[in-house]
Amino acid sequence: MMRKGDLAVDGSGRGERYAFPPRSSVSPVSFWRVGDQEMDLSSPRVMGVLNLTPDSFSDGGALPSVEAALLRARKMVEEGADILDVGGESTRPGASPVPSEEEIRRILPFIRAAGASLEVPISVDTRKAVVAREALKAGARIVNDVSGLNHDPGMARVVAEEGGSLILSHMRGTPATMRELAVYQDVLREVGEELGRSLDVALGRGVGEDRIVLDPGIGFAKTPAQSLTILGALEGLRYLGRPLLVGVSRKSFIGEVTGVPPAERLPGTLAACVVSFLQGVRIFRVHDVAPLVQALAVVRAIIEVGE
Ligand code: HH2
Repeated sequence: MMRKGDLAVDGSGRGERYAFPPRSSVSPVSFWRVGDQEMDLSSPRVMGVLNLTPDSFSDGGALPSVEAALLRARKMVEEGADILDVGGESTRPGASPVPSEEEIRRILPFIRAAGASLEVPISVDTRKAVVAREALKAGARIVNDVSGLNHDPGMARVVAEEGGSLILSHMRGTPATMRELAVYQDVLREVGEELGRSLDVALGRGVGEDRIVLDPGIGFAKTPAQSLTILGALEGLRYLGRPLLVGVSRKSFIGEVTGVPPAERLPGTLAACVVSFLQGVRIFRVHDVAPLVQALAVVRAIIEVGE
């Protein structure tokens, strides 16, 4: 019989299909090493999205200059962002690759300016080692590799050498091919196994374990139904022993449920973040910082008053 706290990992709500390690072996990880700081994860952390791309799926072209990006970044920090995630290449399904020189040209001036003037760590959303190295040298502290180290074999070494922290997402293939690769017998188990392999590669190449965060990669090589299954069973990934991050903001699974376009998906984004928080996720990558900060504050207040 299921008890409170047991894992309903198949997302059906009908009970356990496979035995993950028991709750006692779930990692008690309470911080993430970023730069020379320990980011306390006893509270949830919000990562604001800054896409310096012309073609991102929900906000492409919104930040055409360094000044516009800095203004947006400052507003996000005022609203409570703990990290800013800067990207110069869209990874939406079907997106065309961007040459590394162009990616660097899009993000580096912002990273230099933001690193000098903002008090929160900058993360660089890239799959390329050469871009990661330039970004880390320019002041970024975190590399957010949505390919989970599968795109560029040099990535982990660069992160280790430059003392960066690392977000590893689950993905298969490339943005151009990932839709066809969304075929799983058992999506949560396979995502867990493949993320575990990415983690092993990172550790084997010298990235400190306390610098690594894992992300199931919502929407990356997953159908909307598979994304929903994972979001209903996130506790089943905690056995990997690292803090979890999710990026659900405005994604297509919300459109699939509600029929609304990306610009109208904030309520669905907040719902998915809250459900994830209640399952132990501690870092949330979102476009809309203030609404999530408020939602999480209310959830935490409700939990604390009941304790
Ligand atoms: N999703 C996107 C980009 N980067 N990084 C992590 N760690 N997790 C995610 O789920 C994730 C991510 C896609 O969203 P967005 O940046 O809004 O769009 P685009 O890839 O079109 O720029």
